[in-house]
Amino acid sequence: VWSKHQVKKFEDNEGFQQRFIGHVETTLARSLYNCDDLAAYEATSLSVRDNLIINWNATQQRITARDPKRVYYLSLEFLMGRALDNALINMEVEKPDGKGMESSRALVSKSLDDLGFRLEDVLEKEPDAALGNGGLGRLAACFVDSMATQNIPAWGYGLRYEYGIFAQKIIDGYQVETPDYWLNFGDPWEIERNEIHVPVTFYGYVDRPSGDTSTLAPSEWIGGERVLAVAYDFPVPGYKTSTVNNLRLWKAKPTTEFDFAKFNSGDYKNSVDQQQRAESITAVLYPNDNFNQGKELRLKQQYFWCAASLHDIIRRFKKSHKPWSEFPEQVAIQLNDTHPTLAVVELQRILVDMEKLDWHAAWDIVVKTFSYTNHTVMQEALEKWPVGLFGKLLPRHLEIIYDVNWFFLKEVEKKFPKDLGLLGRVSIIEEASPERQIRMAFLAIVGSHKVNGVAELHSELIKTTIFQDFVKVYGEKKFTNVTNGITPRRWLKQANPKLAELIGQAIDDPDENYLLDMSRLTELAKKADDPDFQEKWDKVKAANKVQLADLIRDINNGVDIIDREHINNTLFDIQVKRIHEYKRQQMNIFGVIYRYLAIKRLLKEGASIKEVAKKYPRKASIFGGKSAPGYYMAKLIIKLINSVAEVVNNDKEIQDLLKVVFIPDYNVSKAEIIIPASDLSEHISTAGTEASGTSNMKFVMNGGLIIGTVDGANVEITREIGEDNIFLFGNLSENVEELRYNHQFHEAEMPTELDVVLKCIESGKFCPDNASEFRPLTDSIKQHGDYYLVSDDFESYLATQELVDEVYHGQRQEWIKKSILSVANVGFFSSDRCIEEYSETIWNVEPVKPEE
Ligand code: 26Y
Repeated sequence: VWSKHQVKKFEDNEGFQQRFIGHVETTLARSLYNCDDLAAYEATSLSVRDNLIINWNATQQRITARDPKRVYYLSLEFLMGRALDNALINMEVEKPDGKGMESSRALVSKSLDDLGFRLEDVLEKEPDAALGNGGLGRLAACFVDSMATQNIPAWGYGLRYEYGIFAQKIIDGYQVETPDYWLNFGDPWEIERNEIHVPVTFYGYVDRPSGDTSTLAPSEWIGGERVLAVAYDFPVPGYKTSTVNNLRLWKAKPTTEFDFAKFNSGDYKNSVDQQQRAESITAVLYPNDNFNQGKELRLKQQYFWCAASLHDIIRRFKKSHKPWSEFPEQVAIQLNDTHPTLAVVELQRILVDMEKLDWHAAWDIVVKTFSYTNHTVMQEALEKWPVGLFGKLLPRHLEIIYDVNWFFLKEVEKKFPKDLGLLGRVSIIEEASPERQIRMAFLAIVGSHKVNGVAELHSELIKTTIFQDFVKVYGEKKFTNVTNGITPRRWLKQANPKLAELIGQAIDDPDENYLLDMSRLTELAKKADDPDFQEKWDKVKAANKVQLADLIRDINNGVDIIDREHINNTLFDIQVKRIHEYKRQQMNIFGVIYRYLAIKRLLKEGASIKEVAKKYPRKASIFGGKSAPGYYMAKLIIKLINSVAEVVNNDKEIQDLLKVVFIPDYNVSKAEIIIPASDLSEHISTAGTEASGTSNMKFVMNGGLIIGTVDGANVEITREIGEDNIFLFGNLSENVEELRYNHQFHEAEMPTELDVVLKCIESGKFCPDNASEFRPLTDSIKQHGDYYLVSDDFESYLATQELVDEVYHGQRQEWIKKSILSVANVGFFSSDRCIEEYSETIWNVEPVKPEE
């Protein structure tokens, strides 16, 4: 009887339109006649969501029935971007001829057309879900996509920030931050689950009811402040599968409990205020990328999220009535950096204090459950918490950390009896002044069975630098590598549909199944020398460059910066990523200044513009990226880029040979336009500082070539695509320490090229009103030890850029061949491969496939 009443998915034009109109008229309470693009976006999303929810339910039921081991990916950041286009691509409907399935995108596009809407315009109405800073957050988003695609029973857990990463405006060349209130119109993709709410406690004190004084005995934490975590679920559809996984984000709400003590004392206002403060926990994403600030509210966010997520995970585990010893066979929890490390402590607390397990039995379960991914070796990004602040907020957790440390150090002492230095170095508690600090990375290592870096070089580096002593203690096997990857669905199919289609034709896979097995791209290599194919390939790139030129024109109030006539003859040289000194956007803009001055000098010496163009052919230098609001140097770099753009773009004498563009508010949806349009992209971090990088993979997947240092995943990209197809330069990571040392103790030795550039900046050429504006940037190189080694790499950077020009302008066919061969060999960097590696070597989980 019930099956008759089952909700049905829409399967054809008519079915979609019925749903769409239904949502317009009832859910949105509008009529089709006053339905604008925004309402059309909402109604389309709700219609598509209906289908996803049906598959979501089926997926969850299947998993509950089979009860396999599940993966939980804990990340404070999920940089999802837009959901609608991705859902349309991933979700399948039956083909009109009834022979098999196809993506629902064409169907929905056609249906919307009939109703008088253009899908492109409707898609544009969706705000980005920008709940992340950069690489780490986007990696989490790619991973949930791949886990769903591979039918891995996996949930993501994070926070539902009211404000995502700020929107960046550029005013007079300076970054200005404005709040990203992304939920303004409500979010059709979220499912509010008011019935799933978890109380979370802070502050208070610890009691031991048994009278036992040992902190190892079950204890009771009598909390002070209490808030509720309410679940919001976001469906995560896989590609060419009916699996729909879940991303659960928590929102903080006041408890309905009322503080009667305060109320009765007449302090009604205060008691309401305190409740309102609850919501501030999930109000805003911290906008720091790779920089630790140690704010109390951030620690509160972390505990709030870990406590709610673990509670949820344990509730689900308990449904299967298995003994606690089997918890690690049922649950794998991945820590995305140290941000969720409190979950380790919380699980130990639950097992010991609430479930009354023996300390050591509990700890054994904890370690088998968790694994930790490190994303950086830079000291300033490593999380540490002062014990004072920590103990006030989480008194019982502090006790547990001390005990974990005590047993750990005892183990170390047994292995290395006389090494007092070692004990101090590996202690989870750092004896620092003015105060002791908890080293979260060390806690994460001790509390996990596996620790991984995110690219081979990085994984080697963590073993020889920050975690060296832990390799001594635990041996090599605990430390492993899983090189990052990206989802080819979003970063090839969605961002670059023309290239995806051309590839499908070329390798005889019109249904684009290669997006599930990117090793099949190697078949493209056969076509690398085929002039017809090269021409088609080049045409796709040219069309994508036109789209980017359109975006740049719109940013510039409708005025073109890049000469339309010469787009396919202008090298698009792009660096888009968070602004950070270690990523060296300053070196890039110095290179631009050098080029500008060189062009000017040749002209002055009487060369014709044609002659100049031989040496310095057309180039557009394109930048984008946000700076942390409090990062002074990064903000100054943004200002310098904009100031240089102002001078260069308005210099009539150089006749469009060089253009400089800063694209404001770089985000996921802008990346989807920018990345497919690149000829060359820059990944030029000081060797040893960029753990992996993931945009490098995205650019290569879209047929762009790379100029880069021997750093992060650039190393493996080189190995996969071949060293002829990448422009590497600069010093190697093994020499960085010595080079830095030299800078500290010797007079700065400036290469003449750099000297010319720095002097020009210091002359006030780019800031006539305030000639010393950029002094901190030039001083950091000349006076303060050039920590990021710009002076050491500048000459080889310039030389390599000259080589780039020669190949792009002088041997275009060679260039295109390199581009094709790169894409042919980029398959390794699919995040599907990452998820396979995590599943096999760290999580020990298997797919749960939907029945065919
Ligand atoms: C301490 C806290 C404020 C903090 C917040 C955000 C620390 C770090 C971060 C973000 C780090 C991050 O995005 N790291 C990047 O991770 C990518 C994915 O693994 C790498 O590709 C990239 O090299 C690394 O910088």
